[in-house]
Amino acid sequence: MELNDFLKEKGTDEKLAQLIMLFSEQAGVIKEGFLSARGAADTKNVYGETQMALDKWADEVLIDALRESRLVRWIATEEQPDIIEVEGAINQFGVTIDPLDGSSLIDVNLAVGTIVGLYPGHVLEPGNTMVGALYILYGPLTTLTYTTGTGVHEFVMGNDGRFTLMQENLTIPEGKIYAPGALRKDYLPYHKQFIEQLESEGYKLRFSGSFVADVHLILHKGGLFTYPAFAGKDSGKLRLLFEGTPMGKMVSEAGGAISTGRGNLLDVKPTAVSDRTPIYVGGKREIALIESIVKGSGT
Ligand code: P6P
Repeated sequence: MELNDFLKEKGTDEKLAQLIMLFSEQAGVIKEGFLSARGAADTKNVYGETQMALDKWADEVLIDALRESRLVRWIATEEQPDIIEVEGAINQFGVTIDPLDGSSLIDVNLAVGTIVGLYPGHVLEPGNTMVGALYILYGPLTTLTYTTGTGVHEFVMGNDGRFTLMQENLTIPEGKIYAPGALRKDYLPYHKQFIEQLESEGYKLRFSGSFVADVHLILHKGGLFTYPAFAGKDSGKLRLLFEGTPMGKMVSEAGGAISTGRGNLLDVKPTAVSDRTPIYVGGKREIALIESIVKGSGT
């Protein structure tokens, strides 16, 4: 079944369905850039990170499409310093976008992706207010995974650029995989204890450097992804709005959970689009373990 028909069959809000379709239609456009716009641009984003030419390409493609559609009022992206308000918006939706997460891996042909958070209004609200989330993963296959609160569903792009259903009502299984970001030498004591606990239980390490690809793996195989707070960085590295809340919404809807280590990340109210956050995302067992270790550590 094609994405558009599936959205209708699920009784998805029509405006939300139109928005999801709009993102699906950009996948092919963004992929076309992979062959031409590789390598680093001569600019940095607001986080001081070198922007890859493709980051900027994907950002422009998505912002232009959203502006032209007028389907959203607020646009925040990892590549833009400020929130964009769309003139003449016909809906009140807000979107948070990491246009090309893991983009530095394109030149070594690893999977990267577009991450999108869908909000009913302005985006500086907790993730638990979201009306949905989606991500497009550019790997051996190009897939689109979305949720609007009634299950997590995965589609695969055909040669014609259209997405057809691959898996309905995806749920996170139990699995012994962990994807540990940050340097071991910088681990804080509670995090070191957590990682050593997983390793003592035989968890296998899988870490590609692409958050969206690594969380996709955890979503399908079980286990946990973490990019924690670490020495000198109490908020860790990853972005609350562009990585944490969208993928946290997705994994939570699939029966998993996401935490800052101290509590549900989806309860956190952002202070700015540039907020960073420690992230633990995956199976409920692993999330309960880190939260109990943090609680017991008194930090
Ligand atoms: P490190 C990619 O730059 C990213 O934002 C995430 O996709 C990924 O999980 C993380 O950074 C990798 O960070 O410090 O291991 O290079």
